[in-house]
Amino acid sequence: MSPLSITRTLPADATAAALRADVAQGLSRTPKQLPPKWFYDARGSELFEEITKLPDYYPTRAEREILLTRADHIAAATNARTLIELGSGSSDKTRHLIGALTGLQTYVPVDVSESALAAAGEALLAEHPGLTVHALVADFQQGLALPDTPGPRLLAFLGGTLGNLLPDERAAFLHAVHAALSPGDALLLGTDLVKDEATLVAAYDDPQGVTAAFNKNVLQVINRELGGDFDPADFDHVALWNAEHEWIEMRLRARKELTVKIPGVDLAATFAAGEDVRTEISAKFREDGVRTELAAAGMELTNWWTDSADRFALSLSFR
Ligand code: AVJ
Repeated sequence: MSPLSITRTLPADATAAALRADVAQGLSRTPKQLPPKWFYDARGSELFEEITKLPDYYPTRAEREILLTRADHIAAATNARTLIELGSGSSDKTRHLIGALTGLQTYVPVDVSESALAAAGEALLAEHPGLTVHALVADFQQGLALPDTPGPRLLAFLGGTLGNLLPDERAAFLHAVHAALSPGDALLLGTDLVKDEATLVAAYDDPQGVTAAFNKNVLQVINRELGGDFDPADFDHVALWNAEHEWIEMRLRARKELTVKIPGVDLAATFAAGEDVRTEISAKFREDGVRTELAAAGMELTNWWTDSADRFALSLSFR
């Protein structure tokens, strides 16, 4: 087998069907909502990469700092022969980990974006010619069908993407992680931390407008895939802190009353002036909460590391 393989765990039409279901349901209900995974077509993945370089978007830099300082500890504690990374994107931060994991044989990046997987897989193989890269185009919320690779395994879920899931979805996801792992396997989890509102909101509402473009990209995805006639200029980007749930919400707010036709789902979605579509939640965490959620899924948290400014945490837990 070639050292780089890309497997779709879902047929392409399953992805299309999932998009149709999410759009049909999400734009018919009140309040309207769309799941954040549809941001990430090729353009959306590019825009997210740009976000990670913005001065106000600290999570990526904070997490990289932790990974750089703790990679050797993580390697020694896990002895991983397989590294699985969910939502791998450009696999940029993972480089440090891969470099530190001396016994690593197989890297399994999992992402909904095939374009990101192909580019990242090739770049990594150029640096680590001995590595087997088994990329999976998959939606980790649809269950974790992982390839049978050598243990111990380390499952990395970085970037704070856990925060995109609602609390009950998080619980289901962590149970699926537990079920997919074997005793002695580990989970490396990145979680953004609760902090002052101004810092949080600025991270999701940059003056450069990159996050606004990223948010509106979901409308272009619907236009392209489902023949919609959204005009992104009809919507404002909104980022707000929900203090009750301790999460950031991104929304798209209709600037006027309008009707959008989406032939692919046979829908005419009407918006009142000022009506919102919630496009993302990004929950922020505390150590106790993470420990408790992991324990409820049968995972024991053994390490909790934060960056020097205490903005972001990386935790290691074992099955
Ligand atoms: C990639 C999901 C971690 O929630 O911070 C960035 C996505 N959304 N800016 C996050 C995102 C708006 C990001 N995650």
